[in-house]
Amino acid sequence: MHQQKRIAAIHDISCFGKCSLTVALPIISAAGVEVSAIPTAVLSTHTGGISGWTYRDLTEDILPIVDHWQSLDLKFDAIYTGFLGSFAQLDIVANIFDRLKSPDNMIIVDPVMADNGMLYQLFPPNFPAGMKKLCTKADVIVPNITETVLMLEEPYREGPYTPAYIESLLEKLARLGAKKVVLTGVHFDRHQLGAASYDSQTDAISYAFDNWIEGYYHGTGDVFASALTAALLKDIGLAQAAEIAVDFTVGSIARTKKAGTDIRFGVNFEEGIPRLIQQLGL
Ligand code: PXL
Repeated sequence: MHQQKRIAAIHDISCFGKCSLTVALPIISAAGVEVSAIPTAVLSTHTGGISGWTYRDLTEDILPIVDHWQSLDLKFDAIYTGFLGSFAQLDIVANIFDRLKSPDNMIIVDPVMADNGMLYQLFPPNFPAGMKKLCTKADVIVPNITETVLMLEEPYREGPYTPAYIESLLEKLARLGAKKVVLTGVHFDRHQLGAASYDSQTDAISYAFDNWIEGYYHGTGDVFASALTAALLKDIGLAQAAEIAVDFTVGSIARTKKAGTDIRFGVNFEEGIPRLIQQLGL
């Protein structure tokens, strides 16, 4: 009997400006996986390059949601976390992992907190240390280079990078505890951009690159991590899952660039969903 997979996605809802839950839900649902959502905060828009946003912190609501789910004996094939709304949520989410973890489910942490060498303004300086602790409980982590160096307490370097530097970061990240690491924002020149993956169980490192499209398109980290999560839930191996996620993300950026959309408003991932479904073998 076919058993549909179910995932719990723990991210904010930015009501406008596609990122977090508004991209995780459609992308993972498109893969045929059921998505249950725990919103960590509700914002009028995301906070990247837009001012005047509203912010409702939902820290108090998270554990009662999980208490209710547990009373219904709900089980999850994966728990996927992204943007958390407060420092207190780091411990709350760690508690949720302890409660919902089973020997055969997967915890995926995208430690959303920083980019381009900077911690997002919303977070206190001790947030990376707290996020590092949360990453120790994950099976898969999906940081960008800024998030990585903040967690490793290393200085941020501008690219292009060398394979030796990227591979040293992958190894240090794996030592935090996750068996699989996917590092985004990797580039060895100014022409190609992509992700590096490391599976510590097989000791395999792989790279997935595509053409670099200039511009800081908002929400692409969430689009990438959501497509990666969808592929992993379809039992696609880590290296191929990263390739599919890079292809989907770069396609979304290319459509957005062609349309001339404001880069703060998110990328057109929707029109890439039919191709994604094909690549997922559905
Ligand atoms: O895409 C990351 C993200 C998610 N949620 C909110 C954000 C950001 C990045 O700025 O502000 C609210």
